[in-house]
Amino acid sequence: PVAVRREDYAAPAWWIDTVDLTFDLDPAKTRVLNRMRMRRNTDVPVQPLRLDGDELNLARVLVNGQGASFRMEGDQLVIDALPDAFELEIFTTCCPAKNTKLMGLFVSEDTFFTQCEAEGFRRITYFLDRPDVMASYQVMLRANRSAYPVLLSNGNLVEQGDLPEGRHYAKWVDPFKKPSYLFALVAGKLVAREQRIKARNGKEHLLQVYVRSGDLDKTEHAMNSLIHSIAWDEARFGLPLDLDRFMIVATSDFNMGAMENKGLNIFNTKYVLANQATATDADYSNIESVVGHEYFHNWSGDRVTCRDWFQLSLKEGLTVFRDQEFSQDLCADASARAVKRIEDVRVLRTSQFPEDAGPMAHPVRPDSYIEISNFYTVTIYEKGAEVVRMMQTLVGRKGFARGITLYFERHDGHAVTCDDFAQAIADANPESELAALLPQFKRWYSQAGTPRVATQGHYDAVARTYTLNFTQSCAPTPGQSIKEPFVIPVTLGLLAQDGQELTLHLAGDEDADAVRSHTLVLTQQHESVTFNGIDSEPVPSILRGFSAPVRLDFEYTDAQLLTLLANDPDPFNRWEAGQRLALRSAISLITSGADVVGTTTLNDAFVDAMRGVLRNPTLDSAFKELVLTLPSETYIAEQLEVVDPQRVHAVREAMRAQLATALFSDWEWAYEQNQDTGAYNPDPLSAGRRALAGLALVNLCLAARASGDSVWPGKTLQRFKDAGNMTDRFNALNALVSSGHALAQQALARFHAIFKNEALVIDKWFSLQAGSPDRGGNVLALVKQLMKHPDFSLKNPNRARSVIFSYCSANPGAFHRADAAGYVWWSDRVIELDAINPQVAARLARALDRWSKLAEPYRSAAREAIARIAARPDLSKDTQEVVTRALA
Ligand code: DPP
Ligand code: ZN
Repeated sequence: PVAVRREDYAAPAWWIDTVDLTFDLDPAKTRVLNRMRMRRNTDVPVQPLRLDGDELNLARVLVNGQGASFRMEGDQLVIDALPDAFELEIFTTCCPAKNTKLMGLFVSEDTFFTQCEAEGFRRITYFLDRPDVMASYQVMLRANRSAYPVLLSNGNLVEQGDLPEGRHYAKWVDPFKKPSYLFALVAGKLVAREQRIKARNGKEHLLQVYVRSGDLDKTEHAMNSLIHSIAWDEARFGLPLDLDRFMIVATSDFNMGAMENKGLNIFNTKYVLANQATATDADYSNIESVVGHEYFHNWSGDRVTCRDWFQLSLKEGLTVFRDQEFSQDLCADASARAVKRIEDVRVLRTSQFPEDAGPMAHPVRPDSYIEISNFYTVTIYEKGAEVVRMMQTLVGRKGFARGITLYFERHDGHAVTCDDFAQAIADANPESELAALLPQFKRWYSQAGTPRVATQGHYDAVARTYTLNFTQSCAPTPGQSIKEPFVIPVTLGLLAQDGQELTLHLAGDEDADAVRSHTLVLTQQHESVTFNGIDSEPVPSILRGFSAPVRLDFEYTDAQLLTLLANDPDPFNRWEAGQRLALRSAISLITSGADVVGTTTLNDAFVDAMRGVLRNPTLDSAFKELVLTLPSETYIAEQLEVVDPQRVHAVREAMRAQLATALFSDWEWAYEQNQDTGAYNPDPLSAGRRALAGLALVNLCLAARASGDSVWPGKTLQRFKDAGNMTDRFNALNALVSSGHALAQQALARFHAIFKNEALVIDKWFSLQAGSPDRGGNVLALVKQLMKHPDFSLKNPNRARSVIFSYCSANPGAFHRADAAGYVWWSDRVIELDAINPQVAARLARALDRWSKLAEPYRSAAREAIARIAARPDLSKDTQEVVTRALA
């Protein structure tokens, strides 16, 4: 397979003005008639027409109604000697029932769905399948009426009626031009929750959420999330809903979370369906953000789209930023906002930082790819969102909104680049630091890797000054050995040793207003800042709110971290102080080599501080839950040069066990204090109470395991049985399973019996077991057994992920076995999945991205397992790209 390179971009040689599609839908053989009006792009040299196709059966090609001569070059259909404008008619067939890749037109539970991003449309018809070719679509759908009563496509329904032989039709016209990746159709037996809303300008819109008939009682939250999203985008950015009708449709077979097709969003059921009996608070919150995310794409993605797939973060980074802001703005108070921010940063640091340090590292705007599906990554999405957030920091919230307005005014209806976006934000704020630093700022788009900011503090008692010296660096990444300095906004404050926040007086800027938080914009490799009028050595609170996606090094003393943990008015850094303390203990234990099982792993000061947070009457439960959760094994591993996953696991487990035992009565207290009163409500405050109660139960069951006490496991089982919502029920089940208590088996069996008809709940059931602690080394055997369960299916991505990914990617203590059996099993699953669904396989293939950091014997065994996959002759280019890069 050949790499596609960004610098090779060339405008299309042809434009498609209109597309008129007619579908005769049949699972075994769907007929697609595609009539296009095409015209030569006179700005580029004359070239033949090359249309993309994939797994299509071609029956007929007509140019202006006449049989045309064409040839095939690989998967492309090529036509020479065409007039400057013409009508092209192409007739093809495809087989949706056999489409296990779930790209293009496929069947899920007897319903037709499409997925066209990034390059799925070419599996439906021959086309210029690239995002800079934008056309007007009209679509005629024809199918058997009783099997497929609902027929949907983008835009407005303009006509429908009956046809002979029990068939019917529906004709849809999309009023907006769009690239092919935003095309969608749905046909099947579905029902809809409907709501009519009136926009600010008085215009009416019809909102619909389509699901299978048994799921209608799980659509209220998605509908409310959509209504909130529409109102938010109008209020915050002045972006209204531009369609008469906006539809969301759920399918249980989907590679991704959801897809923003114009007017017809298609969702994984996981991000639509929720009621209190089946969905957890986390599910509710994810649904809100994903519904928001896809809706926000209606502008950032659909109205203004990407010129080419290297610009993917143009829409994804911006839209993740928008959905993160949306979720924060829905929070009732600053504490809930901070909790959301911490959760987002945790995802970035546990998933994106490792990606940026591994073989798949790529810039937010990549330079090349072999398979674009492999670049729907945390770098494009989450780091891309951080880049947009830094722009907002540099121009201010109002300035950023002005920039967004200018961006949409300038580029509406066009396919543009990341440069165009950054330019619009800067141009709307000509006096800003962003405008002054734009070329350097854009290194965030071109340079991969996580910058490191090493910081030292120096207190001068005579001058009463405090100076911070910063040194930034960035390690080499594949293909980029040298990095130029980044623009890094560092928000900081100073605390006195008693925890009081100090007013800042910047040396050299005596006129500036006295503030308590200051954003310093680093641009050089070495830089420093001095504060005047400081009476004693302060404790610096650096990178508040995680103001840039960097690693911050500062040699804090334990006492300083304890001061921050107890007092920092910035909740992010308050949480971060606790994480740093825990990380420090973990790393010193890991490297000490001392026996950790049953020993004291945490010092009294840390335990007391954790107790202080847990018992603090002024802190919210959600925040406490985050502070009391130790850094993940993945995050700890990232801080080490060489990783022995079993050692990391053992140390973290020992720390957990000690926190459980040492704080036993505090956990009991916290559990009782955080009981639900009244009706279930998934709002952040109540969800935080349930989260802390859940963490308390895990700790109480863990402590009981150590002491042999059976009271708490018994209470937990009772809670599992009596719970009024899925969050409490699942937390109780998790407490029993993760503490390895014998009662877990009984609870698991009961859980399956209650929810056997709820696919998303059964996913949780599989996932919890595949992710369970490996106390006797038997999780691999359990996972093998789960794959033989009648409810298991490799073809359903959610189910495959619930077992295989939960084991390989989320259970390091069980997966990294000294006998290599976990790796061998993983390589078999990658190979098996690759023949069914390359996108899912390639994602699984990344489970060993960080193999080169592993200690022996893991390192060699992991490499061998990757090589075993790479040696297969008929791999998809998706999986091949991942394993080739891993071995490079
Ligand atoms: N574009 C989709 C999303 O991220 C994923 N393909 O919303
Ligand atoms: Zn997106």
